[in-house]
Formats: sequence, structure tokens, C-alpha cells
Amino acid sequence: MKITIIGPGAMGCLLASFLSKSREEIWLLDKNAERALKIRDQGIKIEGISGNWQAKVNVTAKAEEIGPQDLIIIAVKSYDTKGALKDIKAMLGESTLVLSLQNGLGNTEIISEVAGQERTLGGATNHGATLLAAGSIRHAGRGETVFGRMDGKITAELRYIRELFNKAGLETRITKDIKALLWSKLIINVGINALTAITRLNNGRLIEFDGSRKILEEAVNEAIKVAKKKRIRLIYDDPLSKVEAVCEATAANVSSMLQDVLKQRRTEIDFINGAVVRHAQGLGIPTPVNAVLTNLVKAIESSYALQV
Ligand code: KPL
Repeated sequence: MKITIIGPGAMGCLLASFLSKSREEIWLLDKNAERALKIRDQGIKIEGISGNWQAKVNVTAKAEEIGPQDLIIIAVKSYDTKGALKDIKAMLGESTLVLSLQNGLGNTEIISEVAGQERTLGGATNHGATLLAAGSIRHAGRGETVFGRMDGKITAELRYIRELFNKAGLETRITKDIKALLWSKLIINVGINALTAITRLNNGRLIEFDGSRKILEEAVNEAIKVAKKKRIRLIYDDPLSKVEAVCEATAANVSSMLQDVLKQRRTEIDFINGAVVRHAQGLGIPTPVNAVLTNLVKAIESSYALQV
């Protein structure tokens, strides 16, 4: 199988280095040519819970150099999905599958507009990783990776990908209900990401203080109500307890949104808390807490140069 991972961020580097342990042809596509050369020459450096190791990966900035792929994994920020798809025409063959392993809602819809529903896979991974420098990451937390087709069918290709991921050391399973999966993961990000970005706390600290704990609960409860109204089956019996359990399990993590804010970069707020507010429109479910969190993060990300 020929597999390309798009995006050299923490998750892209983590996936590329683990998958490079397989016998398949693995590429990492980085739109920044200078950085691509650097990562190609130095390899990817990993530290943290999987030990200190290095992975040699094929890296390029040119999709034409890679050619048609069997599987393309999108690991760019959600706001870059559209742009990334524009650049990969040369990699899309007749049967290429395109898998989103990104945070937030809306990515599979964007991918299916380009690749078609049949070839779009949605997924989520609970690995935690921090980008330390170009091609250098800390593997901060281990968790399952789950993916599936939009129509829920479990095909031979999906089984092959599952085996390949598992053999490479990424614990993976297939789901028949990616909506349930993506909304359940969304609810975790709704509770943690914006609040950590605003308070600048590690994930675990959010539930130690009454103020942040209350806001977390309210944001999550709004999202649960929206999901219920949309008849989305959440995969956890008690989603709020799950969010609190994730805070504990990833206590020392700097959430991806806090990493963005610390680097003074754009965040995925529109695809997380902003998505809850959008989906609630017309359903008669008020989402004031998610609206405030969204607007606060938007104010932070558009005023980096002015902050005291
Ligand atoms: O997915 C995450 C993120 O940081 O984006 C969590 C689960 C909150 C872990 O940090």
C-alpha cells in the first residue's frame, strides 16, 4: 500500500513515524519545501512514552513526486483541509481512500466534496503529541485510533488498514458510525481545548478549580443536548465523566489549542465550540457558553500583537 500523511504537525509526524515501521511505502507531504528537506535529512525524532527513537520517512513538498496513493491521511489543521485537498490532485487515483484524523467537525464533508463519499473515511485518534521543533515531537499520551466509512460499510481495504496500523503499534479499530465517533470526540475537545487556551492551564488543571470545572460542564452539557436533538448516538454513557476522565488521563498535556495560542497561531475554534453553536442554530437549543468560549478564543487569536 502507498500511504501519504499530509501535514508535518505533531500528529502527522507521529503517524508517519509509526507507520514507517510497516513494510508499506510511507510518505509525509509538507507544503513547506525547506522544512520538508530538513525532516527528510534528519528523520523524525520522537521522545516521550514510546521512548527515544528516530524514524526515517520519505518527505516531499511536491505531490507529483509521490503520485497516486492507496491511502491519504489528512493531518493538517481543520482550517487547512480545503487548501490541502487542492494540492493533492496528483495523488488521487481511482481508488484512493482519504482519511481525516483531525479534530473537530466538518472535515469529512469537505473531503467528500473532492474525493467523493465512497472514498472518504472519518476517524479520530486519542494519541497526544506535542510538536517540539520541525520533525521533532513528544509522544505524550497513547490511545485508540478509530475510523470508518461514511456509509458504515466494513470493507476489505478498511480491514487491511486496521491491521497495518495495529502492526505498526497504533491500536486501531473500525467503527460503523463515524458520526457517533466524531461527535463523541468533539465533546471532549469542546470541554478541554478552548478552556485550556483561555486559562493557559494543562488539561488536568481544568477540573481542579471550581470556575473552570463549571464552565467545562456547561460547555459539554450544551454540546450533549445538541447531539441528542440531532439524534446522534454518543459512544459514552456519561460523556461529561468521559471528558473529566480525559482531563485526568492527559493531565500534563498542553492541549492542541493551547499549543496554537502559545505559538500565536490560528486555532481550530470554528470547528470545535464554534461548530456546536452552528449546529444548534434552528434547533432551539441555547449554547451561550460555547458562544462565549468561541468569541473569547477568536479575540485572543486576532489580537496576539496587542496583548499585554
Ligand atoms: O485532542 C486533544 C487536543 O489537545 O486537541 C485532547 C484530547 C484535549 C488532548 O489534549
